Amino acid sequence: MSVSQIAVKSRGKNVTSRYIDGVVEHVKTKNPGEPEFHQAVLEVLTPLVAVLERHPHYRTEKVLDRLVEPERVIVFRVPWVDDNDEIQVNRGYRIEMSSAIGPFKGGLRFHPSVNVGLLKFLAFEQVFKNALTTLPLGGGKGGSDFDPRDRSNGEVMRFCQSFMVELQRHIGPFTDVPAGDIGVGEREIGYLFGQYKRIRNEFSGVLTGKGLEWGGSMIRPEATGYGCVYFANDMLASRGDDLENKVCLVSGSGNVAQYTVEKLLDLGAKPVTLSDSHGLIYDPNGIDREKLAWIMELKNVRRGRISEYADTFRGARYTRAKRGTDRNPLWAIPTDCAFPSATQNEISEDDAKKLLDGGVRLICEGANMPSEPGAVELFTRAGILYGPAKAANAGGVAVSGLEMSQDALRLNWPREEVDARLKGIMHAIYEQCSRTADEYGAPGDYVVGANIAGFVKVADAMLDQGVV
Ligand code: NDP
Ligand code: 2IT
Repeated sequence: MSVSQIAVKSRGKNVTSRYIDGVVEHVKTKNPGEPEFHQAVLEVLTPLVAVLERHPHYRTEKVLDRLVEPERVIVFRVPWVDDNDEIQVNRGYRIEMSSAIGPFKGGLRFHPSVNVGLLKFLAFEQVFKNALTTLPLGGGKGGSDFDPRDRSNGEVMRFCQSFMVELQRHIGPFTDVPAGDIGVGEREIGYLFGQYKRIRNEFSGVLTGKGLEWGGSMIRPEATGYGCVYFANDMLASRGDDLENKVCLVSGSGNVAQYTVEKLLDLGAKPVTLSDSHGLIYDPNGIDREKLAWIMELKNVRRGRISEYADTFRGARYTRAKRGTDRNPLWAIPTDCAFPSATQNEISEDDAKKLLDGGVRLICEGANMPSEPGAVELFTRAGILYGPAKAANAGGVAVSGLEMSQDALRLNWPREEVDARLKGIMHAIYEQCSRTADEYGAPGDYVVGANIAGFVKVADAMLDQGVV
């Protein structure tokens, strides 16, 4: 869009809204074909009107223009040899978005859908999420279009080693500290860490999500799911409610989904669904601890499909994933609470309508940007409790920050201590979101609260450090 087109579109708006519109349009022009990045920028910047009006120096100092431009984008070739002696070539990335408040920090995603725009969205979100954790963490994200599913351990190891041959030039415990995300769990972190250590001859906290015996932290595997449920509990408490006996829909069946279910059970709720990219299971009797242990073995050891659940447990139903508007039938099941924990844009506007029709009272996002903009608008308008990803799923990166602290101190805190710190951090995030929403005249709107609170911390650090 040209400058004059932007001017026409913005006619009648005040200078702040015109500035934000201009930045958004500039991002679209400069980053064509990256719809998820455009969506994330729009979602973060839109609620900032109020704070920019109150503090115009953020506009005059062009803070938004600087924030939407990554500090560095690294793209590289990842060649490796598969089990059939065939040469494979993937593409690797690391987006170093902002180091305003600490070293770049964020996960690595291995999934065929990975591209530079998807990772820019995740890195952009990560900047504000990490600011909310109260810890000194900048924001970044990386990964590859490599698909670890259906690959042997040997293939995954050779891929990870080749990926790290290049990535190691750009990361370090004081520079950029990657972790896991979709397709990157403890196995992949192990292979990546081993190769980094070999090349650099250095045993350091360069990655988080490490194994407990070699520098990892207690509670890091559990942290995102547990933290998300702690956040949900804080939201419910604001209305004098709790999770006891609440029916809960959970999507996905990976790291975040599994530990969301575990903490829901601890707090007396009744999780009834899980899914993977092939379909969903609905168990009206509830997924109990025994069933969860079976799922963990299925997904983390045997690496099988969730459909097997319905063949194993009586009363459970399996539905294959569909395409089109009805692509995720999971959200049509009547429920009290929903914990989307699979991937971005998994809740469409249509799904949101079904959730509301089914009586949902709380949405708490374990996945990053799981709700499309139309869905977010419906949740907000309905006045239900809605915990946006950058607040609700910050427990994972928060415990990554605690892992960095333990690595630096060369000691391990016990499980109870890390869990107590996680709970404290999630409560602090909840308080920041709630207080900031009040301050800006939007009580109970955690989208406004999370975006403004995260932004202010990063923006002030940028202003303190000059034009860099
Ligand atoms: P995992 O790889 O452990 O699990 C991902 C799950 O989501 C799998 O069940 C997978 O199914 C499903 N899934 C992935 N992509 C799709 C898709 N395009 N359509 C349908 N289902 C899909 O990843 P995590 O649990 O770690 O991550 C889940 C979400 O949580 C992501 O959005 C991630 O960014 C976010 N997150 C993760 C954190 C962490 O610490 N791990 C921290 C904060 C957020 P299948 O196996 O069939 O592909
Ligand atoms: O999206 C996320 O916050 C993560 N994948 C975790 C990042 C981290 O550095 O622990």
